[in-house]
Amino acid sequence: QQNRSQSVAILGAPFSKGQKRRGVEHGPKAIRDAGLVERLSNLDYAVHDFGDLTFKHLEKDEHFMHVPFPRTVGRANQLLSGAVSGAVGAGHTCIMLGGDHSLAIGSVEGHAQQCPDLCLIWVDAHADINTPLTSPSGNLHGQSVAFLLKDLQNKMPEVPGFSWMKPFLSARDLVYIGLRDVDPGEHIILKTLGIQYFSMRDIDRMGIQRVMEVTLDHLLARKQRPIHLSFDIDAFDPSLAPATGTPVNGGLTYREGIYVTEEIHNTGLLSVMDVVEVNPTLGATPEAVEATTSLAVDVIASALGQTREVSYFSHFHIYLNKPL
Ligand code: 4U7
Ligand code: MN
Ligand code: MN
Ligand code: MN
Repeated sequence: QQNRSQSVAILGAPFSKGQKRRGVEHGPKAIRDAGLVERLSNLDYAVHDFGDLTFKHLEKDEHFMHVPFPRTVGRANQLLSGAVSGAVGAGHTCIMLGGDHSLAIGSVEGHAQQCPDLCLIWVDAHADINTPLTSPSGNLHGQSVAFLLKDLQNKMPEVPGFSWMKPFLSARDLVYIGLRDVDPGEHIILKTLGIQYFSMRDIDRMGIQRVMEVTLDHLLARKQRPIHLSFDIDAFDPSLAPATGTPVNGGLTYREGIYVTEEIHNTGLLSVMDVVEVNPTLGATPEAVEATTSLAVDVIASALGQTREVSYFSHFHIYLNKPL
């Protein structure tokens, strides 16, 4: 739990063109304002806040089929990929603050440049595995996984803006947790590729403890490898995380969500974590926004070793020689 020699890089990605609602680009600032750096410093990490990336909106960026802003999204992800690759290459555990979930394309790609054998845990109400042909909305934040998977290569058209990358991930290296709003085309893809997923119904049936056991066994039993955790805040129930663009009822409880990140921390293999889809302009009240951003800080702290058993205090050793 405690190690000054462990360093965390925070990378802000204020980007929203992977979907149609503005405001999610304010996620990084809102999560920082909820006290992220202080919480991680208290866990005794050396925290390197790399600040926010600067994304350009491309002037000429026509729709591709019904997909909006393909070149803008492609370019943003290319930039993010380089930044994540650099942070991981420098030895940091990397926390990427979104922004919308299309950013996972660049985040996972950049991570894979350093760690080609990574595995991916996608915590989300949605599967984000539409192709431009199956997508009901056209929005790229609902298609991120389709860009990553080798197994979908022959189902993916060439989307302008994405020629800098090739799909690299195998379907067996991915597990979903929290699904409850899967489009028909996505369901066919999940079933055809045999992707391991745990819907909210599966969590009701099995319990979150068994779900995490099977998840980690599926990904790590053959060999230990770096974990990429892509955490969409809409995986949580909207009563806990109301400030998000595509809320779906019946989500993870606070305890289930924290259990997921605790178990991932306990593997010792977390390498990059995305926290996306926090939209501070969408809460009905300031309290609703604050609940969402402080929840985001809680899941990050928990993924990095904050426990529910004892709160960590970095100077406790000073008291250890003294009588109680
Ligand atoms: B998110 C959707 F149709 N599936 O493709 C789509 F329901 O990153 C939603 O998980 C995608 O928040 C949600 O547009 C993307 C829709
Ligand atoms: Mn630890
Ligand atoms: Mn998502
Ligand atoms: Mn989602």
